[in-house]
Amino acid sequence: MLLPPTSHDSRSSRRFGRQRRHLGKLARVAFLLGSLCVVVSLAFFISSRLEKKKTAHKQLVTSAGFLVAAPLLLGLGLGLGWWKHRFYGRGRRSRSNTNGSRSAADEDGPAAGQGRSGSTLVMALILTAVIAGVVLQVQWRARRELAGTQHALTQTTLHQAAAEAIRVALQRLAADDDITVDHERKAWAIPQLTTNPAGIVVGIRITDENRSFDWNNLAIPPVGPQSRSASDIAMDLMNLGGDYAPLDRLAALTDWLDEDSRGLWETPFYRQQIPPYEAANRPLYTWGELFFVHGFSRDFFRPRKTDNVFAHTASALLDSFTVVPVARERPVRVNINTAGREVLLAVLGVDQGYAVQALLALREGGPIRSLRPIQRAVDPNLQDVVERYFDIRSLFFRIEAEAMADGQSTRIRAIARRDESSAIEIVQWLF
Ligand SMILES: [Ca+2]
Repeated sequence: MLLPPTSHDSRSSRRFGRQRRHLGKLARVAFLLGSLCVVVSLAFFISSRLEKKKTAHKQLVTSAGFLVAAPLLLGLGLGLGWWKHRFYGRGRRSRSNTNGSRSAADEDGPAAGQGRSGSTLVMALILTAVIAGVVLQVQWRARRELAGTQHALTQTTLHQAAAEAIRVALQRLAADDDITVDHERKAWAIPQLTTNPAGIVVGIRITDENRSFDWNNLAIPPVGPQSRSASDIAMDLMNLGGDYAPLDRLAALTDWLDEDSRGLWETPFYRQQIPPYEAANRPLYTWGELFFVHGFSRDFFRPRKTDNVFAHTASALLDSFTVVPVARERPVRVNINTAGREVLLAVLGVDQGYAVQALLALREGGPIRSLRPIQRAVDPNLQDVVERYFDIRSLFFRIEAEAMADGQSTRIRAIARRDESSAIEIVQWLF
């Protein structure tokens, strides 16, 4: 016999319904947040694959964080759904049966339908995320390729601007109206910074290579009993630069440069290195080649911060020496108008300090136009050294051009030779 529903049953039924709806809402929110976590995690993962290494790690960590949160939230949603279906669904079904207003099949039907629609929603969101991720990746890859193309285009433009600047620098050198004397007060010696019509900033600098002593002079044997050899000069210059034990280094470099294969540091020595290589037996082409020679390395020339006076730094040698990449029968001379005190002192010998001091004092008054003042100042036995190693003009110049635009830059360097007739040729390009 069925009894009519009371007011108490009606309130209880409404409360039951509210709790059931809230549970359902919570389950849907958890599902939604879990699905969003999948989407965000996927987006960060794709982004990490496209970014630079520094930022990629952070994005991978963020992606992993969302990936951990996703199953937790999805699990919570499933749990709440199960809770709702297990207790509230059955409770209502039993009440409904009691009240006789609805059948069990009526309640199971919508509950199962909502479960299926929830799963479909999750699948749809994940699918959307995958599609969005793929679209995003394609778009970012296209942007990256475009950026790469623009970068290459800018680099080409900068390269052309820098090469043009080198050409202008060569003209400036050729336009020198007095090539019998070179000094650092000449127009070509002043660095220039210009902006071309395309908005590219170009810096250019010409440096006299004859201000330094050429490592390649070591390949030339001494010519007489009283002459200072290139090796003597290099040894003094290395001492002055802070290298107090240069003997092995200099012997190894001489072996590297001379044509013969007689010596401790020839090809048999370098074949024992890992990887093995051979002695060049010719002039150095670049500074970089020097680091293959026994005793030389980048660390050797790197400035060191220490209070220990014996832990010398040879970084000053970078200014005192140069590499002129040409074969020669006589030394590449040092220009007394541009050379530093150490170079002048090393060429003449460290006991000729007074002569170098006189030369520097004379130079302050203007460029020295003859070797005679220094010939008068030095020991008579060193006359041949003055003639052999000193000059008042320069033959070799290092030209550096740097073009800058859009946050990018390109640098080109060249070594040029200018002869007595003002004819200029590039002897080496350095990119
Ligand atoms: Ca050799």
